[in-house]
Amino acid sequence: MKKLIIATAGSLVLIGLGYLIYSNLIVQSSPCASIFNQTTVSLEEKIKILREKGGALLGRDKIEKLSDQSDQIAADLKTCCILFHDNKIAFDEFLKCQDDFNQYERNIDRLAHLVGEAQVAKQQERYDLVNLRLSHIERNVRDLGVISDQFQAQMKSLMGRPSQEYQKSVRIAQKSVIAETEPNDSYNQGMEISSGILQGTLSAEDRQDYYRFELDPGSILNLDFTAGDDSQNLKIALRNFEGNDLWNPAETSSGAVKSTRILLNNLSGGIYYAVVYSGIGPYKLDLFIETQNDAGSGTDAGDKITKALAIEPGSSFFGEIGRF
Ligand SMILES: [Ca+2]
Ligand SMILES: [Ca+2]
Repeated sequence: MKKLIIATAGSLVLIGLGYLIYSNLIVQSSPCASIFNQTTVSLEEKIKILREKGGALLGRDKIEKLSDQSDQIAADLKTCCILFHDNKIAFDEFLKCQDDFNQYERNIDRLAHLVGEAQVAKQQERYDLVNLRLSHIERNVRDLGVISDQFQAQMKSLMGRPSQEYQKSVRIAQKSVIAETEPNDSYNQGMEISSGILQGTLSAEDRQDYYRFELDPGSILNLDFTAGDDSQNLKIALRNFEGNDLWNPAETSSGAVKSTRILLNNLSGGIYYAVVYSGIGPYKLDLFIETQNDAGSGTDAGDKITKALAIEPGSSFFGEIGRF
């Protein structure tokens, strides 16, 4: 399926390039290599025309710089394609790469057109017009530089962050199973927890279990609460430091799961509580904290929970709240 999407998207690029007749078989066998070969050939062709038509106008240095730049952007597009093919970036991100590439190509075409116009004006000895065209050419070359820089910065950020697959493996690696520690019957007694699976129980004598954890600004909290098979009417709530409910689903029946995902903005963060406060029987709390600002590390989430309690007075603990 993914190959087909790349092939289809690749075909669109190729249509943009004017390569309407193209072997579908080749595209499907190695889509990224095919896109790379075709975009490289197409850009080289355009640079060659520029060199022949506008070498004198643009100067050799500028032509060589453009040549290097277009090699780079074709290579970046191939990398983007491979990242998508390997499930490391989303389809939207792959499309964005293609849009940027197409924009670059259109600007190269425009540059060739402007160079041609400048040559004509020169032959006609209309020097005012030559100067006007040259200023347009200058601007166009600058635009190409900007597009190329943006593309490279985008690639850098796509390659720098942990891939979806990598995040999954981190998630699995962090799943240690621990048991609750009593007493944990109030905010003050709240058991400190971090990413992982926790097992606890409410009974006739033990009516409440409090858990405490710390979230960094910009992090994402994923919480799954699973009621044991012989549990009854268990209730869980997620509360902020001030004790306000951020999430409070209906009673969880035996064997059922309640899930939430909370995205904190860059100003939120601090101490939060998961509280199991009603019902009876065993349960499982599966907490996974993603550090979305920690691109590249991905493994920091668990460790940071154990850091000393550090809250600035007056800071807000509200975040954007979202559910699956
Ligand atoms: Ca308990
Ligand atoms: Ca308890």
